[in-house]
Amino acid sequence: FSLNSFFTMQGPVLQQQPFNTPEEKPQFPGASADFVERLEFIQPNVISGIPIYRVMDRQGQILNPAEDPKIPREEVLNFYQKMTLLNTMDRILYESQRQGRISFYMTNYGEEGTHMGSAAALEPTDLVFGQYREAGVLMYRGFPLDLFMAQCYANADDLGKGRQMPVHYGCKDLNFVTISSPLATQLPQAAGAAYALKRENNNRAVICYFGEGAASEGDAHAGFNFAATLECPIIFFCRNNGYAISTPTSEQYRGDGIAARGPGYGIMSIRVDGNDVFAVYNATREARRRAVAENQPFLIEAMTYRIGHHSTSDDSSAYRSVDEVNYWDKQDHPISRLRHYMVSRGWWDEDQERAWRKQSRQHVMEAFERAERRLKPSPDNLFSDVYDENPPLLKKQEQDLFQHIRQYKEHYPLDLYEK
Ligand SMILES: Cc1ncc(C[n+]2csc(CCOP(=O)(O)OP(=O)(O)O)c2C)c(N)n1
Ligand SMILES: [Mg+2]
Repeated sequence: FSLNSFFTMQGPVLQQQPFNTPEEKPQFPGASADFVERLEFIQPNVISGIPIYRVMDRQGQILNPAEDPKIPREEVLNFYQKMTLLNTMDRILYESQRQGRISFYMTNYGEEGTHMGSAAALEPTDLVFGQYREAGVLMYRGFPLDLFMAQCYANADDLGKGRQMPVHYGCKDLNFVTISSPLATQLPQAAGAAYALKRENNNRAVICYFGEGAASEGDAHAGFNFAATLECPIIFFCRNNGYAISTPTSEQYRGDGIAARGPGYGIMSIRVDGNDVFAVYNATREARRRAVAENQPFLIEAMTYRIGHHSTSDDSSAYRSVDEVNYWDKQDHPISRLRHYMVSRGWWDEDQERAWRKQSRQHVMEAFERAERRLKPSPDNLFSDVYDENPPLLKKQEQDLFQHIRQYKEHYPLDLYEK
């Protein structure tokens, strides 16, 4: 079981011997191995750890020129601007929740490299299934600030008609499936979607994001195994950010992370430095190319760190040290790494940084103010879109609700809602 086999091996294809063979060969239909006469358990860590692929060091220097994706200046600036814009949007919306203006929020701090690197490596027609901490992927695809804000404010412009908690974005036009919080439900759904795309044979792939915590759910197993056995063009993209709310990875699993599980399913797998946007880009691009060309799933485990609290319902100082968080914030951050790279090429300087920070903050603030002023969706939306024709019970509830609102109208600011 060599290290190389992790990256080069096809899923092991089971081959049965002809039934008339005279040799003492195993005939079991479920394995392709030989007999041995020595009792030996397989060590779980046959190798000292799956290595972490990277392109840049922490100072933004390209390590091996052959691995440099040579992304043009414009596009690198685009990565950087989207990563920092996401950061700014997170800061404003996090604060707005603290001030009681929205009900909930989740930041993406520290994971911006995994978002932009993977999103840039896909085709716009590829279908995205997210978990909830991949706002940057949607931003890269062109989802405007106004629609992010509309969703978080549940205003009348929200594509989800104000029916979901904040950060549960979805956009049909951008091939981004609506987020749902029950962990790992997206994995079997994504495998099924990839199977459908394969049958349509139209050169599309699925990418399915999930946290290392979600990978412990039973649905993750179902998703991996369906994708492998049905030979689906899908990229399983795990963001291993060290925590599932307060549970550190050291208490989540005993194996070598998530990438180590891939070979068990016969899935081509790799571990990358998620704070190196070029490494994420290279891995996703190659996985995407091969997933479609060969109809097979890929697993990418991107190592990163969740710098923010899990959500606005969490205070992470209860379970991790300030020093730990500071290390990732100050010394191994995907944004500063990319900035080092840009500065060393002469593509970016202090003045540009200052001007961009100011301009992006202004864009975010303007969108924020527009979203806050906008009317809420009509309460009629509470009763539509589930049934073709509403059943009697629902019709009765609708009448009761509006009767109640008319009767106690001083308590219901209907002028803030669309008619
Ligand atoms: C089935 C299910 N169980 C529990 C939860 C509560 N929950 C929400 S997020 C979360 C942690 C997930 O961690 P991970 O997958 O690593 O993603 P991260 O938040 O680190 O990005 C938990 C336990 C849930 N949403 N769904
Ligand atoms: Mg996690």
